[in-house]
Amino acid sequence: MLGIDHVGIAVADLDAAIAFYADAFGMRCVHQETNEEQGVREAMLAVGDGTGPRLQLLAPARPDSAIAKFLDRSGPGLQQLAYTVADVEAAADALRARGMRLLYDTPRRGTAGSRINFVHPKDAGGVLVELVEPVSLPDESS
Ligand code: MC0
Repeated sequence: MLGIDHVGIAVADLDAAIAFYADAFGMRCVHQETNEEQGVREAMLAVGDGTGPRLQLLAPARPDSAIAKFLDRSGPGLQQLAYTVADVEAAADALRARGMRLLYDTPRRGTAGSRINFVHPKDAGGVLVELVEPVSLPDESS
């Protein structure tokens, strides 16, 4: 684990949530995309000077998506905690070796072309843990 990449919050309405976080907390939306495979519309918000972990707003893009199911069951709120890793396959293998269930056999596409996998929340203290291998690591992009 290299650090916290982002914290993900499930919301019903992405545009309304972006406006709320801007008005209430002064957060700036720095990236938006739709991830068809995950069934989400997402926005990344910079916190403070934008050098630290981001806040990710996740809205359902279709009714059978993981976010739609989460909203139905739990309502809006914290959905995931994502860690930056250098190598998502190596990190997943290490966690599997410690007995945790990874949701995917091979990494999938995450925000901005990152490679991602998840640890099942029942194996991680009730928290959906995401592993994120960015396209370029923060110290390589400056
Ligand atoms: C479900 N549970 C959670 C949870 N989701 N606990 C904590 N945090 C969550 N987010 C709990 C339920 O309350 C239930 O507990 C138990 O897990 C149900 O487990 P299940 O039946 O195996 O699973 P489902 O059908 O509820 O699905 C949960 C699961 C799913 C995590 C497997 O949401 C999933 O595949 N997530 C990974 C993909 C994802 O989240 N995509 C959206 C973000 P009880 O005690 O009632 O049994 S996309 C994203 O994040 C990308 C764009 C990115 O950042 O790059």
